[in-house]
Amino acid sequence: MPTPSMEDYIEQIYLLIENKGYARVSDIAEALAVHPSSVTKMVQKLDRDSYLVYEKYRGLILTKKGEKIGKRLVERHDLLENFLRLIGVKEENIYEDVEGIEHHLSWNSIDRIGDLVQFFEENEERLAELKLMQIKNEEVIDKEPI
Ligand SMILES: [Mn+2]
Repeated sequence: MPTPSMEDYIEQIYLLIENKGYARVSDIAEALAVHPSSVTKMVQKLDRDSYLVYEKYRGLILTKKGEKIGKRLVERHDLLENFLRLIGVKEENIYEDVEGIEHHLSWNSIDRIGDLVQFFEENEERLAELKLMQIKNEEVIDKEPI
């Protein structure tokens, strides 16, 4: 299993290849806000663990294993964004919060959150009830003396 840091790299590499067709060390460094030398080190480790193949002057490609995991990691990130958005988390908090939690949930929890998102998407009246309850809760908080 990849560590949280390895997951971040595989996820970003997968996204870069999907969006641009390739992933350069400099692009990965920028996306993760880290030094290019850290990227080179990690890319070499990911190569050793057969998530990708890295050749200094030819760039890198994900292996079947790397691609499969990359796809799952990107889907997990998207699911968690959808989940937080659905339950009413403010847009400004969503990305950072997902980055903070995505590596720390079991796939079991991810799947059950997926069910919950599906449940609310298929039952809009339940979602409306949740929103109504949230409005009431916010009103209670506003009225509470500090
Ligand atoms: Mn992410």
